[in-house]
Amino acid sequence: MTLPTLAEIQAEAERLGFVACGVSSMAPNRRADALDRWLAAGYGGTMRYLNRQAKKRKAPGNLHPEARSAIVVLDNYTAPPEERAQPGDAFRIASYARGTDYHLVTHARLLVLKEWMLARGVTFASAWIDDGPVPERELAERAGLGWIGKNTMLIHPQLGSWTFIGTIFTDLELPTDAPLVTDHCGSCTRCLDACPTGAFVAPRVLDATRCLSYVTIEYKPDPPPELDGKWAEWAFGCDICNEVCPWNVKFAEPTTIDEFRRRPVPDRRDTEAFETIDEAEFQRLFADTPIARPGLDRMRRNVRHATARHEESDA
Ligand code: B12
Ligand code: SF4
Ligand code: SF4
Repeated sequence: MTLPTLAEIQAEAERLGFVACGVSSMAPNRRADALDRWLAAGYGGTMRYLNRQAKKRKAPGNLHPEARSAIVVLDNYTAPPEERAQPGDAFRIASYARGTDYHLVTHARLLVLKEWMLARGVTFASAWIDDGPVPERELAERAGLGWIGKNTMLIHPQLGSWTFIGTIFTDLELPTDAPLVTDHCGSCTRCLDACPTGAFVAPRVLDATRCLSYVTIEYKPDPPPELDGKWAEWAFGCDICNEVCPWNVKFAEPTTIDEFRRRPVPDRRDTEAFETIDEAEFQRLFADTPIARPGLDRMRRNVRHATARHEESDA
């Protein structure tokens, strides 16, 4: 059996709806020191799994010693204008969470790509998306799919940064792409200036403990009081440092993946949207969405914080 070529893999990835596909080598992470410094500074907060995974993140070869290449794909979730925040919204949900969870949607199509490769004689293929010790942005940059912007996002020069990153490690020897080395951020600082909580310690260094995405999704205790009044209506995740980026404003095109389309629930105009449902209803409505991760109690908490400014200014 003739093994698939890179061009054939890229054609299959495109057929499956991925908007970009490149190949990274298995060389150690060029930014291992930056990861160590970030963890030592405590910027990962309670996400202790990042410390446990550090060894593999720093050297992806440790994850799959049999792998020779990492195929990296981008999945576009850009919202069309009618699916973005609307006048009258009381709280906001990050764009990536407006439909079905990408851990299901993107992963399912990654598995199809993996099975397609195995059916063509590839002997090892392992698919990952945000569910393991994979330095995804680093690998995507090395695969020529973009540069890491000052907001720490992987930004594709023709697609912007509203993308998920998926990886298939394989024992196929594939020609690796040249990393995108140009820093297209130039003198721009829009993301750093727009962050409502001042979470960027420096360009490309995010103190996650100050990031609304972390506080609303990952952080279980009571939110830090120093962030009071800075939630900027975000009840789940935060999109500000992506929304202001000129590469998204100019180039991002709405997704063609139906599962990412915005659902009518929760009603973002209704500050009681999570107060009036019970756990069973929450599961029925959100079990297959990213909102399931914090759960009902924390979504109630988040909406209270996100809307607190409204209530204060209404008083
Ligand atoms: C932990 C995590 C978070 C944390 C911490 C984010 C962060 N910036 O570190 C929190 C909860 C805050 C978060 C938020 C979000 N996340 Co998140 N997250 C992750 C996760 C699981 C690990 C990231 C990580 O290791 N962070 C630690 C830092 C140190 O590592 P890093 O971000 O990879 O940074 C590398 C480079 O920045 C580089 N670097 C460091 N310094 C320097 C200096 C220079 C000069 C250069 C060039 C590079 C460089 O070295 C680092 C180590 O390799 C990844 C999935 C994964 N497995 O990688 C998703 C991931 C990064 N998240 C993603 C998304 C979509 C988001 C949100 C947009 C969701 C939202 N709307 O709320 C926000 C964006 C906030 C932001 N600006 O980052 C996507 C990003 C896709 C993309 N196109 O970039 C990922 C890749 C998941 C996926 N598979 O699609 N996230
Ligand atoms: S996601 Fe929001 S809070 Fe987090 S760094 Fe970006 S702008 Fe700041
Ligand atoms: S907003 Fe400007 S500085 Fe920030 S990531 Fe985009 S181009 Fe880079």
